[in-house]
Amino acid sequence: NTAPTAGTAVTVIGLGMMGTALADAFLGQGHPTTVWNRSPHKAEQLTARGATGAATVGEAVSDAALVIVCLSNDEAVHQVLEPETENLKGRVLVNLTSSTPEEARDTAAWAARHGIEYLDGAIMAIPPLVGQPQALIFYGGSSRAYSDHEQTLRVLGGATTFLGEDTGLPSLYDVALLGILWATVAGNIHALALVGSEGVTAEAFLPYATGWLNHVAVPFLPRLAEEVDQKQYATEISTLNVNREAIAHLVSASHSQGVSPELLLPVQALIERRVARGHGSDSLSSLIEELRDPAT
Ligand code: FVH
Repeated sequence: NTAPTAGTAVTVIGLGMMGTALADAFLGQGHPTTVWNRSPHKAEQLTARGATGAATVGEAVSDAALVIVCLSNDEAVHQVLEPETENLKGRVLVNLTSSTPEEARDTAAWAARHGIEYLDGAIMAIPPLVGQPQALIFYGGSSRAYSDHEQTLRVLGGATTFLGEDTGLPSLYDVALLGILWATVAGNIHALALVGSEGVTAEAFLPYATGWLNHVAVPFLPRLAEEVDQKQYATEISTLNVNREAIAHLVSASHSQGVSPELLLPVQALIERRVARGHGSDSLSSLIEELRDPAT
């Protein structure tokens, strides 16, 4: 039930690395694309490819069915769009700027006050992946706007996903997934420092690192999800007591290999706290209770 996209005119506000990739994807699929950027020179490459360069934000949004904004942060979005509420009235605004859930909900309320149909989005891809089938983009907000423009939005990423009318959810999923990214990178960097202390190259270790994630960490996630959702932390596999010993061993091995254990210490502290509170027989998943209730 999505509207045909061939003629959907889009405007992209913000031509940083990501905004340029977004505009480029629309142009590549034949959408009439208008662009605006605070520093006008960033529009040159796109206008050479057929985009219409606008001199002002008002001009950029005046003919668009769909206005995409992708700037550095929430503050910039409001600086740029606040003066344009009259021009944006009745249009669909899609905000792909990274924000917090609270900022996204505040922007949605601001849009509603001004009669602007609003979708908040979170791009889980780097610029070169924009437009590719695997590019994941979360959306939340007006379901009518999403169903009207789903096909056009799919130009930006094949794995486009609508999370419902709550505009805070895309940002929430975004930051949650980024946490996984950084924790994974941190674990890998620590591992590379350890094996590197004996001259093992990152390349030589790579198959074991990826194999470990695919065959151990990833299959563990469904079990973790079940335990967390049911708040049932009994385990027949690996208790916090066992993991307490294991991480102490890893920290000690790091010291003796001349590698800083600093990336692991917060996890070790969390395990120690949970065990000290009498939960040593629980599964690792029970650490979530320490995060949910950090003050007690
Ligand atoms: N690049 C990436 O890998 C990530 C992937 C996931 C999501 N993000 C988010 O996308 C937003 C934009 O990121 P970006 O990579 O395009 O960032 P920059 O290349 O630094 O471009 C920033 C643009 O914002 C404009 N801008 C900043 N402040 C203002 C302002 N006060 N008024 C008007 N425009 C402003 C800036 O303009 P200029 O400096 O070129 O004049 C750029 O167009 C971001 O939320 C990421 O988290 C990207």
